Amino acid sequence: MSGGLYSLEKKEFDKTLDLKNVRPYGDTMNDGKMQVSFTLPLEDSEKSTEAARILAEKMGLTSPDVVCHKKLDKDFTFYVIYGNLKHSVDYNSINIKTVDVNTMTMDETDEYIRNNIKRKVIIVGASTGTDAHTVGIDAIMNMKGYAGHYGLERYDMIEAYNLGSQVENEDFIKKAVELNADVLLVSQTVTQKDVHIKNLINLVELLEAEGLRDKFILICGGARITQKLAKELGYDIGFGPGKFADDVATFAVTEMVNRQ
Ligand code: B12
Repeated sequence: MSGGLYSLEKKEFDKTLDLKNVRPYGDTMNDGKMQVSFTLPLEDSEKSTEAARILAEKMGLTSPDVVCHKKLDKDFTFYVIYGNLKHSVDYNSINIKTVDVNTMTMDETDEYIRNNIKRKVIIVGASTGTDAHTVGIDAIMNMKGYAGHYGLERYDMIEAYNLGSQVENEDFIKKAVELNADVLLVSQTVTQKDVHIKNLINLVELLEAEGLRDKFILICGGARITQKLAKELGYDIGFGPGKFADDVATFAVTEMVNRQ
C-alpha cells in the first residue's frame, strides 16, 4: 500500500482507523495481518513445523500459517509464518521526545559556525570496541556522504577525523584529547548480547574518570540506537537510520553555542 495514495484518499478509503487500537494492516483495516520469520535449532520436519506454528500462536498470532520452512542445515530450519496479530497499540499514548532543532543544510551550518563559533569545529568519530562496521560512521563523516547528504568532511567549517573501526575506547579518548576535539561521534552496529551498551557505557565511564565528560559533546549512532537509549547511557544524543551529517552537525553546533 502506498503511503501517498493512502493519505490522499484516507477519508474516502477507510474511516475505521482507531488510533487507540492500531493493528498491522494486510488487506483491510484492523485485520492484524503480519508476517514473521525466525530460525529454530531443529531439523526440518512436520514436527518442527508444528513447533514453529505453536510459537507463533504464543506470540499472539491467531490462525498462523507456516508458509515457508527451509532447511538451513541438518539441525536448523528457517520459517516464515503469516497470521493475524491479536494485539494492538494505543498510538495516542506514545510520547517520543524529538530533537527541537530545525536541521540546517551544510551551507547554513558553515555560516552558523562562522557567525557564532568563529573557528573550525573539530569532530572525531569512530566505530569503537570490537565493532568492525564502518559504513554507518562513513555515511556521516565521509566527504561524499550518504543518500545525497554530504558528510562532515565536506563542511568548510568542520575539521572531521574518522578513525575507522575497532578503535579501543582508551585510544579514542587519547586521540580526541590530542586533536582538541569539540565533538565525539561513536558508531555501534553490533548489538548481540548488548555489547554496544557495555561499550558505550565504558566510554562514558572512562571520560568521567578522567574528568573529560563535559569537555565534549558526545553523540552515538547506529541501526539500533535511539535517542532514549543514548540519553540513558549518558550521551548528549543518539541517531539511528534515516539520520545524516546535516542532523548531526546541526545538533552539535547549536549545542556548542547553547553551552557557551
Ligand atoms: C556490511 C555488513 C557487514 C560488513 C561490514 C563492512 C564494513 N566495512 O562496515 C562485515 C562483513 C565486515 C560484517 C561483519 C559482521 N556483521 Co554485519 N552487517 C553488515 C550489513 C549487511 C550492512 C550494515 C551497513 O553497512 N548498513 C548501512 C549503514 C549506512 O547503516 P547504519 O549503520 O545503520 O548507519 C546509519 C544510521 O544508523 C546512522 N549511524 C550509524 N552510525 C552512526 C554513528 C553516529 C555518530 C551517528 C550520528 C549516526 C550513525 O547513520 C547512518 C546513515 O543513516 C548488516 C545488515 C543490514 N542489512 O543492515 C549486517 C549486520 C549489521 N551485521 C551483523 C553481524 C552479526 C555481523 C558479525 C558479528 C557477523 C559474524 N558473526 O561474524 C560481524 C561483526 C564483525 C565485528 N567485529 O563487528 C548483524 C548485527 C546483528 C546485531 N543486532 O547485533 C547484522 C544486522 C546482520 C544480521 N541481520 O544479522 N557486517
